Amino acid sequence: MLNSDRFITTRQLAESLGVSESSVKRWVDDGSLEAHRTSGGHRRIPLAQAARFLRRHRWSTFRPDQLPFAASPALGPVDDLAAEHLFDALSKDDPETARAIISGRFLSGADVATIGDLLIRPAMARIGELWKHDPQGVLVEHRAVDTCIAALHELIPWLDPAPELAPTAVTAAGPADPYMLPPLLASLTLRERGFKVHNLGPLTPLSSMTLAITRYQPTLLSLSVSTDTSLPRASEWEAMAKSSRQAQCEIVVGGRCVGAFPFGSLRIPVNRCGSMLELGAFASGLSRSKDARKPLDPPRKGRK
Ligand code: B12
Repeated sequence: MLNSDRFITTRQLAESLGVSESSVKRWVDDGSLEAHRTSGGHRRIPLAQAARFLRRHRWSTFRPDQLPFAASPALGPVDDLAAEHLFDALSKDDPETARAIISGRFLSGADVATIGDLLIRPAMARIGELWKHDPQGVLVEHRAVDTCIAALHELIPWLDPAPELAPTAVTAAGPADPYMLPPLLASLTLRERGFKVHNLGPLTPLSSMTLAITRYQPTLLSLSVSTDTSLPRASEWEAMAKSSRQAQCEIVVGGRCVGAFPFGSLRIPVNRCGSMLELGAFASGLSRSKDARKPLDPPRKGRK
């Protein structure tokens, strides 16, 4: 039996879009919208498929309150007001509203990079000021990180799956860097750009990053630098440099403390990007240039 929390009926989707049910049935039948059939032959649409469909078409009359989302998404643009609302929700420890703002902006068509750079980053920067005058500040900060992580995880099923021959990426933060949101945002940004991503998360030893390069043969390694105490010594990079050269893996470094990163002293080219949007653009360029290098006609055996 199909779990009713994760599937919706053609009528529910029709009502939320303000269209006829027969239109929704037609989209299912012509393959524009993926659905399953119940044993009685009724079309049931996975909520994740409905979310992808809505995002793709940016439906202006869409009424998300008609759909069984955990928190009804708050549609709208990613702008200063949205960041202000997110800050309010996080500072009041209201995870439902915070998640609705993040998922609503995503359903309205914003990409993860924009949500990271222009919504979560400014809201969290303000949260980070609270401890200076509010004894609850650190408590609020910890809850806010957890809420943003949960909201970002909710978006994962709404992203298009990576194609089978997708390039691979690894995301991480360094050995003394406890910040979870930067590598998570990087992983979703790269997923959205069609990469298969292995997120190693915060506090990752360089030796584990080296192993990940050998194991996953990534095209790109994104390293977040959010503290100036976790910066690598040149000697620690030798093994990582070797494996990244072998795997032809581009290393991209960014983050709040990237200014302190010892680019010059490492014997390996490291790319620097300033934001998730820049990381996304770099990654798209990389997969395009890799595609361009692929032979159009693979050499056949015995061909001269
Ligand atoms: C949450 C938080 C914590 C949490 C982290 C929880 C967790 N597990 O994630 C905890 C409680 C651990 C923590 C601890 C501390 N924190 Co703190 N923390 C924050 C806070 C509020 C939010 C950080 C965050 O997640 N931001 C959201 C992310 C998405 O934003 P971001 O890091 O800027 O990332 C963006 C870009 O940099 C970029 N990016 C990131 N990675 C990458 C990678 C690539 C490749 C690219 C291209 C781009 C990129 O894209 C992201 C999206 O735009 C910040 C405030 C702030 N201004 O950020 C303070 C803040 C960073 N913390 C601060 C302090 C002082 C501390 C502590 C010293 C407190 C203490 N006395 O213990 C410790 C130090 C910890 C350590 N070992 O370094 C200060 C730092 C001040 C300074 N000197 O720089 C800040 C600025 C707060 C403040 N205003 O005082 N903190």
